[in-house]
Amino acid sequence: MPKLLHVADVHLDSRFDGLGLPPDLAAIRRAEVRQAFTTLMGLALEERVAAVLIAGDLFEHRWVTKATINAVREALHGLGDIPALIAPGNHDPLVDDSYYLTQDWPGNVRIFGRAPDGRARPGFEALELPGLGLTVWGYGSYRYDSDEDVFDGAATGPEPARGRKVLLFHGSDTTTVPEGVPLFQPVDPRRAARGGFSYLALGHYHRPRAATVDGALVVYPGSPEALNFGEPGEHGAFLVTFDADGPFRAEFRRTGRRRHVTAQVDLTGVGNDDEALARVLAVAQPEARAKDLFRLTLTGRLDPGLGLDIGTVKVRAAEAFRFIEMRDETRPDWDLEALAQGESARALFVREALAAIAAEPDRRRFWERVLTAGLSAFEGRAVSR
Ligand SMILES: [Mn+2]
Repeated sequence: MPKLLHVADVHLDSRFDGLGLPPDLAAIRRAEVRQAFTTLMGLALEERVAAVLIAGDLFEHRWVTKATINAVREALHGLGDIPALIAPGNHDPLVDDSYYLTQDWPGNVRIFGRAPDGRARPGFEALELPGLGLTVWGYGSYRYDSDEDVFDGAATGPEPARGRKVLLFHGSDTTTVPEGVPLFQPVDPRRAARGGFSYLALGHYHRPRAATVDGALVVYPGSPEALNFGEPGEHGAFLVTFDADGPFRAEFRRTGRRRHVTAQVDLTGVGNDDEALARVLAVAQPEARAKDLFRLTLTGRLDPGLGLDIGTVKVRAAEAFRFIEMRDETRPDWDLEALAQGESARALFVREALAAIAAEPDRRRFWERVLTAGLSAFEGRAVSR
């Protein structure tokens, strides 16, 4: 049965901004992203796919190096006579100095939106894959931002001579927009299905997803390597099989090496920092701690009389994880109602602090630290930071 390999959102040479990765780890992650792409091209050869579809954001135009582009061209050249069809996205749009336009690409590569004269020419193009009964309608983005409904024309445009229609496109499925993902070139899969498309090879959403909408297979492969904590779980690409009449079927293939894990750790009831550390370590097995990236929030109520230093817990945990980010949201387990009773200086202080929290709920964390520091001082104890 013929197969296609559907890849998207590789984001080669991403800076991994906003993650707070140390530069050495960011460099390692960039190398792993390059490796993921090479692995996928190897998979295409192994599986003898009929074509490779790359649905945008192959690289980050703002950061990508010539060396990386050369490696990509070589990997695509290595596909031999397997066609590689590329629909540029919003991170690798067809701007004037795009490598898609300024470089020569191997003969098996088709970049949608690049005219034969090497310039960008916006608009859908239909490419028939001979012998497969498929016509791929592709579109190359040429802007970093666009909420333009560019798809409409293809859904209603002239029919290809024969075969089934595949849409290769970088844009937002308007029926399932993930939180925090900017809307880009919206496409309604139901309208695409009505327009005769039986497989929507999309890119833009970074978590893998394959669904059937009104009889059409709608696939986002996601990023082959997770790029941030908004991309938990497994990452890879899809092999899509089809025959003359049957439906398109998507099979996920994992390439992601490191997962991004977000978790909460409740420290309620711990008696010392060894116990707190044990709870943090219990989040994952040692192999996962040495490899994956973790973002933990420490929660729960701590006995303020313990003098437990969360800073020490953080430092010790950092030794046990390749990358860990920890946010302390634990709260001291003071009996504030009792402490606020009476006319002592301490009771007055507690009432003032509680009033401040009520007046400034946004600054609760600050006022709770004030409370802890003040109450510790009333008890003559050192205050941990
Ligand atoms: Mn992307």
